[in-house]
Amino acid sequence: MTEPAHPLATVPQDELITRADADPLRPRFHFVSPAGWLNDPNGVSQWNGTYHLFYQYNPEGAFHHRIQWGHATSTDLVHWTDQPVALEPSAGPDADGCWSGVLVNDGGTPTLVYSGRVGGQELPCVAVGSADLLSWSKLPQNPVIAAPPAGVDITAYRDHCVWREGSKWRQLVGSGIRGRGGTAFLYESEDLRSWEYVGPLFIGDASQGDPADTDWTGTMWECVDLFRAGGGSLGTGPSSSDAPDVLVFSAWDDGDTRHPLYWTGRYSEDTFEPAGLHRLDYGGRFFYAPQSFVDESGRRIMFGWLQEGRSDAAMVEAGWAGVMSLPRVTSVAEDGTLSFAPVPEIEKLRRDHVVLPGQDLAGAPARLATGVSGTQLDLELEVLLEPGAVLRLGLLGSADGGVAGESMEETVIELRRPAEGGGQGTLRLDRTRSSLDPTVDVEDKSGPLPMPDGRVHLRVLVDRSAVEIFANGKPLTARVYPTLGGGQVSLAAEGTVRLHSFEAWTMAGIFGGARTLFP
Ligand code: DQQ
Repeated sequence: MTEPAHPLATVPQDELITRADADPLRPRFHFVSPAGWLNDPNGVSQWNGTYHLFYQYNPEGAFHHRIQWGHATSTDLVHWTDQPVALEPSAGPDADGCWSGVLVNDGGTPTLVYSGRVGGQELPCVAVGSADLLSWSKLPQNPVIAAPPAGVDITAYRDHCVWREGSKWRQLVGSGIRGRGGTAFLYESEDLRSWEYVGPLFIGDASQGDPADTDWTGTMWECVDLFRAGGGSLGTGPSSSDAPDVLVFSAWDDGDTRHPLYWTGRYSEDTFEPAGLHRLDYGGRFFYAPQSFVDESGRRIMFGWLQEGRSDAAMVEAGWAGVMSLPRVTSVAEDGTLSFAPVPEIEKLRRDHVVLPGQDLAGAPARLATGVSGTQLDLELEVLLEPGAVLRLGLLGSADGGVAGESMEETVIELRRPAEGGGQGTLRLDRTRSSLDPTVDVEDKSGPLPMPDGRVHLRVLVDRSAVEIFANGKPLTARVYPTLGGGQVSLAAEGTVRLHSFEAWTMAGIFGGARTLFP
């Protein structure tokens, strides 16, 4: 039986790829789906040397509906090859969608644990894969957990974190308890098929803080991801480095995808004792539903979904929506929080190296043209801000100049050190002039930035509408939609900023040949 076309499927399927490829705002060195809709990373893993990236996919058009698992593979975390869709809805518990989940190695058998959706409810399902991870069979006994825990009034129930502990499997399912807060329910199993409910691992408190706050924990936790930071396995006692356990979740509230957060603390037996709550990415919803894995070289690598900041109608018209972040190496900073950097493999895309001489930006003209320009760039700066100083790095500036030589469109990264000095400043992304399109999201994004003695290592990856910023390991990710197509990079300072180094590269694209919706 063929599904009736969705009302938003207004762009003919055979036009989606052409439209998507023609969009100047579509990233060229980030992973994007061939066309149509992409959201969460799923089943991120390395299997016999090959990296696997599954993702929430709707090839019918750029809207979230009847979600399948798209699949791409890579040998270098940079270039990706489209593979056949791994999971698609079929009659039964996932008739309305194969929602987010993970991949585990069950004694050599690749196994997916995901949320099957039917009739507005999600329940845990399992599929086993062929040795090459290209074909998947759903278990006939799906769903493997028949219902959420009895007697608990939940807000929602989906997404999975599954790990091996001793001779058993353990699983978390993201959820929320009405009137209390987000939670993750803990289960245990011998065989991934039959699960025993243990209890809530830990329950958040949605009454804490203002729901408008960037660290409000929400009424439901999506995409929970529990791991021991800095290496070591969960549940085997503190690692030698005493690195924290980390519970990552995406705070959700009544259909609203808010932002990714994480608790540091200690997972022991059946509970998680929190020590601190932290924002995972200062871009909030623009780095949503992250999922991580440990690769064969021992690195913890995280992917996230860069949501769109344009209207639903604009997405549908564009023929594509959603960007996968660059893979990020996740480590533990000296203060016990997480620190992020793009995997070094990305550097192989660097071309056309430009170096600016080290200089003091004190008394520099209000703006300093760098001579660097491009819409696909990798920028790396080492700077020192004296107390009270501000550095502004302008990106994607239009060339045609406006008042006082300023670009009419420009996206500005701001580093600020307070007048009293100290080691704590602010990282901000000012998108107020990023686009002449009045319909796109230009909300301010910012967060605290540790800057010992005013020193900041700033790395910026610009890929058309995707911007990923890493300042002293703190990430800020967002989307921008310039209309004038400029790529000017400028520098401006207030107070004294010492520019120790400034390097820039243009970045090559990763997709060569034609892609198809169903490889
Ligand atoms: N997206 C998925 C859910 C998850 C949400 C559905 C997070 O499984 O909770 O596509 O973006």
